[in-house]
Amino acid sequence: MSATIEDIFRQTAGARSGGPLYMRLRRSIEDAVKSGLINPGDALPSERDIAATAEISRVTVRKAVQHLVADGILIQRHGSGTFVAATVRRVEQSLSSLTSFTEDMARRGMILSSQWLDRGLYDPSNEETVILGLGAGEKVARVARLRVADGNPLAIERASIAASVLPDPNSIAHSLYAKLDETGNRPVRAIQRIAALNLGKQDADLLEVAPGAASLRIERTSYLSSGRIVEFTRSIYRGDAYDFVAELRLQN
Ligand code: 16G
Repeated sequence: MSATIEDIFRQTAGARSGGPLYMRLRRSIEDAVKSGLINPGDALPSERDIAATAEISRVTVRKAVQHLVADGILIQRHGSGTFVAATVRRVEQSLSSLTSFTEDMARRGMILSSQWLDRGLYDPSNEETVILGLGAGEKVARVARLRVADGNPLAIERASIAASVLPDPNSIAHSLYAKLDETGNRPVRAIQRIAALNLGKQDADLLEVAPGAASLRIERTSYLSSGRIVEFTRSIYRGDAYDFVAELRLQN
């Protein structure tokens, strides 16, 4: 009969050598993940159950789990427990065409879903007023989503659009660009700025990675053919999921 995760916990406690107990438990859990005994998405038994099976204190279990979360091997979801982190398929994203997230995922045959973080009309910040060239008293539509592909959260996107262009942000079904297209306001050109960012706890929790994990902060400013800025979006993309690819040519 093959070993179970409980057997692994028992053996961890039984072994009398190999460094501090929490380190041994950490190694055992890591080995159980690597060998496929527990798989991405599987729930880890509760801290209490692990402590009872391994006959060690809950403090020791907590310490081992905290290290594995920091390593990105486990993730903790508030209220539902600790899970083996999902390994995401890296995707290559071209930097030469102006596509939407929905189109990019559809092209790869990935199943897309979005979790709304915010959408509504607001009084604009000074930055939004200047960038979007808003008139006096004009509101801004804010659209913030967690973008999920094949069940894995890949990016957090926070878009600002003039209310005169997007008067009802609640009318977006799936795609912002499809909505803008309906009124002839789909952007035709964009400037994108990409920088490195270590994730804070809140964004890391949303993206289901460890706090401090590497990510890409992307700002997209998109233009209509008239030259007017139609969209200003700040996004945070998971660093372990994306390769941005640009083609370079010799200038002559
Ligand atoms: C892309 C854009 C984002 C745009 C979104 C529209 C980047 C970094 N960002 O994700 O600026 O708002 O597509 O996607 O590429 P949608 O039409 O699926 O809502």
